[in-house]
Amino acid sequence: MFRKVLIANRGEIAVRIARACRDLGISPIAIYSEADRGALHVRMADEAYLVGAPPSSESYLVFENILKAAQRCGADAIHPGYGFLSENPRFAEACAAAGIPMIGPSADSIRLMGNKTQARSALLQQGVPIVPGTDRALDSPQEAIVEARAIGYPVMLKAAAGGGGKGMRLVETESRMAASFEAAASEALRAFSDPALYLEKFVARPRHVEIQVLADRYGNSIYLGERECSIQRRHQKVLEESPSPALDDDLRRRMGKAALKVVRAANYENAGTVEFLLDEDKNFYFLEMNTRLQVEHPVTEMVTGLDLVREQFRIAAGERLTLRQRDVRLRGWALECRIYAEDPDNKFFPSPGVIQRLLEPQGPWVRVDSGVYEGWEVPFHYDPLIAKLITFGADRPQAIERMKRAIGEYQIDGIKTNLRFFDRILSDPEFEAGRLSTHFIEEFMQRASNSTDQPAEVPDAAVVAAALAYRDRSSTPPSIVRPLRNNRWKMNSRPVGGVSVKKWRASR
Ligand code: MV4
Repeated sequence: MFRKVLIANRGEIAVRIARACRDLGISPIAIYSEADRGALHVRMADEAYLVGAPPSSESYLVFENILKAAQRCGADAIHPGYGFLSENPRFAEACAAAGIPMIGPSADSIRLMGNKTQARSALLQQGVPIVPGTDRALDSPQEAIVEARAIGYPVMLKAAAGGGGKGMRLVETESRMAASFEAAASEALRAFSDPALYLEKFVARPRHVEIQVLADRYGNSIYLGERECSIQRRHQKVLEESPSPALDDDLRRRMGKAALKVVRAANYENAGTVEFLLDEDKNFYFLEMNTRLQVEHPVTEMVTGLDLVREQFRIAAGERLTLRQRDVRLRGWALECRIYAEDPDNKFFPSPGVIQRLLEPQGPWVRVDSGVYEGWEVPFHYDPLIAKLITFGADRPQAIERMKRAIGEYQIDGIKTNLRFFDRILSDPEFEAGRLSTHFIEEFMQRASNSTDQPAEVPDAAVVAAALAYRDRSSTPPSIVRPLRNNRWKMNSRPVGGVSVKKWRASR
């Protein structure tokens, strides 16, 4: 096993990886930018190296600085986490050339899956179901029109070098093709330095269901069930769960086997995720493969009992998979809420700042993967994900109940977060029924704005007056006027600990 691993990331995932290192007796080494000197992931490491200025293009993305840190500390591997350099084949090659392997698949596997048209044609040959479309780049809008006639409208134009929704256009009629083609190509050029586009048949109201896989270098591979990730906002996942309410054992087995065909086609090693679109008739189609550890990996850990980061280290160290497919047992239900430092009342704009107060939920079957602590300033330079809240239950209703409890306990003051937003999702009848699609958030917001309900919170005048007085007398933000839960206005005057505002003032 490795002795020392450099974690080329920050925030909650760097903390998560450091924990797996401790469990395996590996010394975790951090890197940090000037904005992250006091970050939690730095505190949790045995050593930490400054790699540059706050913008990630000047720190967390600079090969040379990261490799220099790895060499200086004598690391024998680099874990890239997710985002940043995790799916950069040139970084994987640079690590290998420096003799410090990047934990993950080979540069060739990353490159194949990063090119959507190449991946599609490789998988078509293996018999993996892919969305009907073209398996090479289109040369012109005219060619797109010819191909789209064969596929049938509506179609989607997608960037060959893309993923995650950039450079993607829905084209409903032939008259729109030329304009959409130019727009998508220029967006792709800007985002990926490659304007190449291809076409797919449009799948209406799909679910996003992804299969977690593990593969060792000896050709053994297993799938670890699925994650339902349909609840997204602007291609950013918000809430994930495992299993998916849409799957049964038969569909799970068929999707799992398709995912393992992808593994073989890519000669894939380490942990990976095969994304599928699942249509309303339960047909599934390969979408893309993520060649990294994913944000939402904990829900799979909860239902399988595995530590995926530990498995990543073992595979990278040349060990064999110890589980066979028949040893994989899925048990219970897990949910994950992504806690973002953003303001749901102001178009979900990022809300960086100092965390004035933090109380994380605890108790039975609750897991918090957090990258922050009370008193720390969330920098504005990075992704606003500050923590993930995961709950487990014997079944879906129990996991939901525990999530409601945990959300109710969570206190984050000083910055805006999307915490309260989850209360409403978790009580939504469509969510409760498991009727999900990639349009869920959009339709949910529509339902909320149509509803004739009273405003959720109308504090009375005395509470407002007390809050204003309180604010003027202390550095504590007027967070106490926010109910602990919606519609629990009687909690308003009670700060944590149950001390009333009046008593608190009297004791000063
Ligand atoms: C699609 C699709 C419908 N039909 N492809 C969005 C992100 C990118 N990874 C693929 N995406 C989609 N591709 C076809 N042929 C609908 C989406 C899509 C989507 C997919 C997964 C999760 C959320 C989504 C939100 C909007 C659109």
